[in-house]
Parts: sequence; structure tokens; C-alpha cells
Amino acid sequence: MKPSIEAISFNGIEALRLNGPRGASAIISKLGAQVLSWVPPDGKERLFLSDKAVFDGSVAMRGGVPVCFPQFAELGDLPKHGFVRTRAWSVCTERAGDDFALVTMEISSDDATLAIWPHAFHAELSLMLEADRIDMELCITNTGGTALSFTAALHSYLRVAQVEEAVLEGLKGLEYCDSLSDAGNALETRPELTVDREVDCVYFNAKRPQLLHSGKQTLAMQNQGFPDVVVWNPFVERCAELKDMPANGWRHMLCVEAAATRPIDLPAGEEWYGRQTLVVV
Ligand code: TA6
Repeated sequence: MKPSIEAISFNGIEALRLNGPRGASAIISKLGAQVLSWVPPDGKERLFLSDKAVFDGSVAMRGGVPVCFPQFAELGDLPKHGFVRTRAWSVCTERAGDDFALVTMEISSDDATLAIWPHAFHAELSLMLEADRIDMELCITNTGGTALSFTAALHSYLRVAQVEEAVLEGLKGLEYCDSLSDAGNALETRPELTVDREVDCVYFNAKRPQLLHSGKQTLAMQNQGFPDVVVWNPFVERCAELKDMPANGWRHMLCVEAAATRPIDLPAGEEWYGRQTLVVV
């Protein structure tokens, strides 16, 4: 079947389904421009989406790839992870060729965003689906007359068979900040990270790709434009505090996020973009 794009309803929200080459597929919702599913040709879902995710826009949907902008986490006064993840985006491009399907969604500042963040902006999120890979690109344009600065992330929830057995490679040698401790920044010495407790770390200036091994599957991740990589798993206790996660949800996910946790300064009229690429290897 040739790649194509179709409008669907996903848990009651408007979404697009990208049908890619060799049976690959992906789903992106208009709410938050959030990628909610990615299934490569082997038929195995690679993104985690909580069974208890809420789809009414009152909170961000737990799973997939939430877009965090113009603030990462609680690094400022805005709602946690900014405000675009719970807003409606619109579709601006849909294209399918022999070996890809591509969707771009957009959102701009309006009275409601200007009331809490006084900067005019235009944001686009593009999802490119190829046979064994997706590229997600966030492009921000400063449409106002003065400089703005922001932090941002593509908060990817990767599905793993069992997180205690998953191994993440590619962060050795990087400076990192453990958000769960007051110890200050440190250098990562481990070539392979495993998860046996809550993890919430920001790795700065990651230039090399990361590899996530889970069971027989390996996923390669590479970022452009986003300097940092955030690794998050709530583990048992913190997961139990999250109303929109099942008790064992922590076990089947690992967030490996493409992030800009230090402010990006964007002069008037200029554009910035950051991309996360996920490849089945
Ligand atoms: O990116 C990691 C993080 O900031 C964690 O601290 C954790 O709280 C997570 O994001 C999820 O945030 P959320 O607001 O979606 O519950």
C-alpha cells in the first residue's frame, strides 16, 4: 500500500493517522500536536501511552511525545512544561510520497497565550514517518518585535518491555544534573544506564546518539538543535502518585527526551528548530 494520511478520532480527539511504507504507521493528535503512536514495519508499538491517559485537554495526555514549550518542566512561572501541550493545533501540511508520510501542525500566540507569556510566536511540529524511522521537528518563530527566550522539549515516552531490564547507552562522559538530588552537576561515568529507582536527569550537550535496548529491540535516538537529553522514569512510588498512570505504568516506559533546558534566545523575526529522530536498528 502506498503511504497515505487519514483523519481519525482517537479516544474522542481529532487526530491524523500516517500510513507509511512497509506497514509502518503513526498517530498525531491535534490536541498538543502530540505523537501518540508509532508502529514500525515489525508491528510493535514503540511509544508508551498510559491506559489512564486523559483526552479532554484538561491535563496533558500521559504518553507519546508531548511538546513542551515555551517552558521545560518548572524552570519558570508558566504551567509545568509550558502551555502548548494542552492546546489545539491545526494541520498546515499533509504529504505522502512513495517512502514517507509527513504531517506538520501549527499553533500561534493568541490573547490567551499573550496573557500569560507576552511574546508573539509561531510554532510548527512536523512528524515525518519513514519505514523504520520517525523524525519529529519543532520549529519556533519569533513573530514579535522584540527578542524572546524559551526552554522546550519533545518529551518522548518510549515503550519498553520491562524498564528494569532496559539499557540506555550513549550518555557516558556528559555533564548531568540529577533533578532528584541537591548534589550539583556531575559527570556521567556509566557507559550503560539501567533503571532501578526513580530517575530524573538532564544530560547537557549530548552530541552522540543514544541507544535503548529493551528485550530484542534496539532504538537509536539522535537530536539536532536540542542540546540536552532528559531521562525520566517515575518508578513505583512516584508512579502511584500520578492519577493518569496505572500502577505498573512505570515498568513499561522510559522517557528519553530531546530538550533545551537552558534558555534559547530568539531575536525578533528569527527562527529556531530542534529535532528528535528515532530509528529502529
Ligand atoms: O522531563 C521530566 C519531568 O520534568 C519530570 O520531572 C516529571 O515530572 C515529568 O517530566 C512529567 O511531567 P508531567 O507534568 O507530564 O507530569
